[in-house]
Amino acid sequence: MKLERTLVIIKPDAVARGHAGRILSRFEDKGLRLVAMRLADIAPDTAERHYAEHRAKPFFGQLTAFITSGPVVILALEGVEAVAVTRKLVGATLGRNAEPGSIRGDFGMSQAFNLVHASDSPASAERELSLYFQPGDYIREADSGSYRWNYEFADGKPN
Ligand code: FUP
Repeated sequence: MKLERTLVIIKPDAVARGHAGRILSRFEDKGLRLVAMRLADIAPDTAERHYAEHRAKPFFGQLTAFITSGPVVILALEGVEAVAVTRKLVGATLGRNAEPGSIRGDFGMSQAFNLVHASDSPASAERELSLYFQPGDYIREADSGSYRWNYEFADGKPN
């Protein structure tokens, strides 16, 4: 197993509703490690690059308008299979269908105002992280001791 990094954005609805801290806690509670974080407004051109795969969809304009409508919290999270683990914690896209216990299942009803973005694959994570973070934005590489009680280590590798 190897450590992976993923991008999470706590969206303007969640920040405006005062849920940023509790949402951040969900990831920390699970054992994902915060390796970069910023409170920011997303620039329109960054939003368009971020959501480039949806450019042709009818909701593209609303999607980019929403994500740029107010401050967001941008996170880089690290862990074994961090991309998949994070997606599971976030839950289904449509809040009212999302499983109770997931972030979207517990905090929202909407499709568009769905509180959190999380990268959907390791390749997307790499691309999206580079939109928001430079190498110098990340914390120094931690020694594996910081994960001592999150994983069992065999041959120095987390599992
Ligand atoms: P997810 O990966 O769960 O964030 O969702 P998608 O990649 O399918 O969609 C990207 C964003 O577009 C989601 F946050 C929700 C939004 N969306 C709409 O606003 N309307 C739609 O019809 C579909 C998606």
